[in-house]
Amino acid sequence: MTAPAETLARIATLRAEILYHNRQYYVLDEPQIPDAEYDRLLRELQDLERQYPELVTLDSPTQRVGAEPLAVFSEVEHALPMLSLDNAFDEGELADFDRRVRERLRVQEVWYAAEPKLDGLAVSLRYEEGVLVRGATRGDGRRGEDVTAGVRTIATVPLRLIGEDYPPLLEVRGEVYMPKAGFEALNERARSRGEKGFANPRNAAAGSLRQLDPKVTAQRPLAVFCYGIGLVEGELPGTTHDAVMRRLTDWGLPISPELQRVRGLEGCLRYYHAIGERREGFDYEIDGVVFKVDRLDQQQDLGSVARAPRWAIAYKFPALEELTRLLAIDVQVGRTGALTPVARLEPVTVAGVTVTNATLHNEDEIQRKDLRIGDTVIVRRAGDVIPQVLGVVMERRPAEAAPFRMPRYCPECGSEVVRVPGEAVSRCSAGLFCPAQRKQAIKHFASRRAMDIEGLGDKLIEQLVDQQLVASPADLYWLDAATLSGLERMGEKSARNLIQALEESKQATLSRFLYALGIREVGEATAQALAHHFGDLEPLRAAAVEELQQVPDVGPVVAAQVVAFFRQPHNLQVIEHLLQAGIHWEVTERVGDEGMPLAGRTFVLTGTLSRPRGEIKQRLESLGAKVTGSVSRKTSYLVAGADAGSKLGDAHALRVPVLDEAGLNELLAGSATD
Ligand code: 9MJ
Repeated sequence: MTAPAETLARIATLRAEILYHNRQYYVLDEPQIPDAEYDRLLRELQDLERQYPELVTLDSPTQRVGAEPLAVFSEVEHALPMLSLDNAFDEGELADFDRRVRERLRVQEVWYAAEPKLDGLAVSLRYEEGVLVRGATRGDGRRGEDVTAGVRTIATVPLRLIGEDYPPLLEVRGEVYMPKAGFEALNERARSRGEKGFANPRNAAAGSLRQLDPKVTAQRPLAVFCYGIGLVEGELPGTTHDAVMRRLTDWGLPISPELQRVRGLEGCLRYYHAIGERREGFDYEIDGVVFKVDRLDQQQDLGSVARAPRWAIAYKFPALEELTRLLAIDVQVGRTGALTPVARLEPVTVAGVTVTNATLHNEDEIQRKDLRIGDTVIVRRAGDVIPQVLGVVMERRPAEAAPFRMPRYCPECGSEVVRVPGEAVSRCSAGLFCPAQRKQAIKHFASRRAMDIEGLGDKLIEQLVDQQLVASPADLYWLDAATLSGLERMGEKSARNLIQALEESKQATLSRFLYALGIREVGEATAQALAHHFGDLEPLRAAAVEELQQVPDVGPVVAAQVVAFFRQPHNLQVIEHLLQAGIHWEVTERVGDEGMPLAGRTFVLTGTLSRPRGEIKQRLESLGAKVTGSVSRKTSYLVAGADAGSKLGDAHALRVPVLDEAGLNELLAGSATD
């Protein structure tokens, strides 16, 4: 099917528009249209190309993804070798470089082109008649791997050069890298799937580009900065490195925005320190700066030795990774009770800072990395983030290296540690009691949707806990106005108001109270469901996992947390104190529970019965009833055997229904569930 002229025109327009917006977005960082509109253009082009496959060209913007996976990478011979760089590690070495350059050139002073040194993967991009035909890795400098399908997926790599005056053959060299944010996100996803992730952005970039399946590469946030040219047919696009680089941008090729000409050694040093200051602010990782003799004729005169040009040098920053020994693994308890293992390290200087601790995230992470106490580990410090342990140097593992186990009891308060199946985090189950969690627990308790204690703000809670006036939510109810008004920013009036607010909060509902306790996984909705189902605190406290799971929306995770919470004596004690303080709610009937027909009913047994009282009590409780010792208004039935005494009188006085044993049996028969 031949395409009508208007379709051909539309395809051309779409490609031009998409290319334009690609450049605006990726190269110039100035998007002109919303993403949705861009996607619409791309989809329209894709549809047309599907209709007319013969019109698909290698440089169509639709061709970034979609290539089939490769079995192996084929080898590519570089027309001009891809050189690497000599390194300088201090000012002296940089000064030596500058001196050698000047002596060879017999000049007093040299201008250099300076730019940050990206830590990624070097590639060569070959453009024929402006169309990207091949991408290759450096390999050994002479032969690399053909990664054309992969580089085509990189958004900032133009598939076709823009403008007209590019050379008919142009090989561009550059560094493929992964921006820090993309790297973090990629690793976060890997970790959530239980995978190890990449040790650093460099490995991530290399691992992503060297993927046989370009669809995988396409999903990785890769980018590229061009830093040089290889083989060029036709005229060189400039007489200095700086000018050539600027020409590349005219054709749509991205270069470092930090590229700058600097004068002599002094200019180099200034640049080095300025970039060093800003190192952590770049959204990509750099490991130094590169200085290149700017004039191309001078580069020519200087030539190359072995694998590196004489006209360029990389002045490296202090390394971000060092080796040290893992002395111990301690466990810290966070504000939400999460237990975080922390590596105690033999002090080591990483990029100018002494590192003695590093976070290890969680138990699984330690297992994945197979860290053992006594190991020699690779430590990395980048930016403001807490230092990380990247991995172990296995060859240096001592025989006595000991594996780590998460403690079974909280190191802060000794309560049970719970790790919910399917979750990576272990937590202290104490909640209200654990000092590490105390302030957080009290803030939650007082919050508007919980007990709603007006005037009890975060700052005040912090003061109360710090001054040891309050250790649990229950202690709040024993505060007096005199103590309160002695606190910072508390006048007499606000103290009185707070006492009043505390008083008012005692009139609670069961669901608010449950929510306020801060049981893990029990949010407002779950608290309401539990309150509705159980009607009162006591049956909930006594409920087993199986019963809890009968409550709508309560699954094994929530049920396990509820049971663990009520198993902690500290929690029960705090609850007891809260109730003593006068917190109360209206008890409702237990519902939604076919197995408990007598739920919410209270029985009192008296007189001589034909069976032992204990047996009857057990039977009643198995049906959900409560059995108490004395008759009150709340008693549902008095069961009276022979010779019943004063309780019978009480029942009559309070109009509590009285059952004899036959009546009881009838009731039990009607309620029988077995
Ligand atoms: C990097 N990695 O950023 C060179 N590089 O030049 C820069 N690498 C290089 N230049 C010649 N900016 C060989 C390697």
